[in-house]
Order: sequence, then structure tokens, then C-alpha cells
Amino acid sequence: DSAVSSDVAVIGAPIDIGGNCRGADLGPAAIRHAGLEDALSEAGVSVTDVGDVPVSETGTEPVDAIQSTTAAIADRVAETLQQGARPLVLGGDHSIAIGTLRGTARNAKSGVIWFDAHGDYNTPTTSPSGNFHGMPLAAAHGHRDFADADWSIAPSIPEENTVLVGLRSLDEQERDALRRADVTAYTMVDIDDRGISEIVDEAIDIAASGTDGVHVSLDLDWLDPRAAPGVGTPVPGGATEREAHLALERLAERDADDDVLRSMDVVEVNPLLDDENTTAEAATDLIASAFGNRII
Ligand code: 5AB
Ligand code: MN
Ligand code: MN
Ligand code: MN
Repeated sequence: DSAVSSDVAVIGAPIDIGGNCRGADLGPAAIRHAGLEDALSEAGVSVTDVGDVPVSETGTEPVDAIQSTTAAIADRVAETLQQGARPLVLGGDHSIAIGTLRGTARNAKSGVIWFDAHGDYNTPTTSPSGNFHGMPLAAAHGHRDFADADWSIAPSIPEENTVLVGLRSLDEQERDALRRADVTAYTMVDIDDRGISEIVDEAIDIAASGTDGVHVSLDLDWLDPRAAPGVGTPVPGGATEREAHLALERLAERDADDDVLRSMDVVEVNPLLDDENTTAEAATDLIASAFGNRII
């Protein structure tokens, strides 16, 4: 069972069928092997690893695998929160966020900060690729057209409490949809221009305002491919390792004051695309920062 009396519960979500290539289903193992439990313990966080949710990808349509996997994620996330711990879901491709968001929103209103090169605001109709990892945020906001799958959790994840950080690659119709939505979007240019601390402070203010807390979704392709090469859809011009650390350390500082961080998922780590497990190590360090790791 998954009885949790810790601060943080780690939940693995080894699925890659929502992505553009195989291998992100090895992400949870890669992140665990990079020393996640030790890193969190050193950060002073008590952690329980509740294992992986069941995933069956073979012989099913992607939408069916994603439907059953994300339903299981949602249950574990909601259960974890009920037990007073914070869920940390390890992907897997970004379609897993459909599950995390559903679980987080089950008995609460949640803001979202989405660190990503991409908007993940496509629907099956607008998507140029058909890959579900490019759709989870639109699904949560109820931009329906997901066939039978009802993934809408608006208004528990209000658009006005949703903030995207680090954008640098949008599809045309996705851009239109984001413009129409009542979300706040910061591009890499905003980060260059104003600095990541100020952007993150503002993002937290917007996401936390009037909500029960904030869900943070960290897509490793937010980072520059030089810092995180092992992702399926790398885009040049991303956040440096230092900017990413500063962002998550700032989040931890704000959390120490106001308990803003309610749940987190870390996605798109694909060890098959990575010679040295660099991306999983970056993910591990960033998670430790988010949960309060301090140098001194
Ligand atoms: B990720 C693209 N917009 O929809 C699409 O890595 C890429 O979860 C999506 O952010 C990238 O296929 C999804 C072209
Ligand atoms: Mn797979
Ligand atoms: Mn993404
Ligand atoms: Mn992305």
C-alpha cells in the first residue's frame, strides 16, 4: 500500500506513449538512480517512494494507455495529499500531468506553474504531431475535443492562476489558443530581459492568489539542451542550469514562508537520449532545490 507519513511521496509514472519517441518511460528509474532519495534526505525532507503506477502501453491506443495511467496517478496524488504529504510524480512524458493535475485538483483549487519550452496547449484537433505530451495543459483547462476522455478540471485549475515560464516553441493554433486563454505566459525573452527571480516571484504571486497552493510542472526541456540533452523535443535557447536552480530555490524560499508548493511533477527525462544520465541528475538537483536544499 502507499501509506505515507513523510513530507514527500515519490510516485513513478513510467509511460512514454504520449511522447514523440520511446524512452521517457525509463525516466523514473533514471531519476531514482541519480540519487533522488538521498538528495531529498540531505535537504532535510523525509521521503517515501511509493513505487510506480501500473502502465500498460502494449496493444492499446495511446489515448487508452494515457487514460488508465493518469487515472491511477490522480488517485495516488489525491491519496497522498489526503495523508498530508506532498506528491512528487516522476515521468514519463508530459501526458502524466493530466493525472497529477486531476489528483491535485480533486478536493482543492490549485494554481499551476509550468516550466517548459513548449505550451502543451494543443488538442487532438490542433496538434501537428498528435502526441499527447503536447496537450496536458489544454486538457486540464477543458479545451474539449479529447474524444471520450473527459480530462477537464476547470475550474479547479483556473486559467487565471496558470503561469507558463520559459516558452520558446509554440505551434500556430496553440499560440492562438494560449492568447485567447486567461493564462500568464513568460517567454525566454522575458527571462533574459527581467531575470528569472523576478519572473518566478511574479509567477508564484499569480499562481498562489486565491488558491490552496501551487502545482509545479517541470519539463526538463525548459533547460537548454546543453544542460539537459536527454529529452525528446529539445529546443535551443533554454534556461541555464543556474537559472533553473535559482528558479526552484526561489520557489523553496517562498514555500518556507507561505507553504505554496503543494505538488510537483518532473517530466520528459529520457535516458536513452543521454550518454551520462546528465538530465536525470539535473532533474534530481532541481527537485532537491525545490524542496529546500541549501548550500549553507
Ligand atoms: B512537451 C509540439 N508542440 O504538440 C507538439 O515536451 C511539441 O511535453 C510538444 O512540452 C512538446 O507535438 C511536448 C510540436
Ligand atoms: Mn513505452
Ligand atoms: Mn511539456
Ligand atoms: Mn516541453
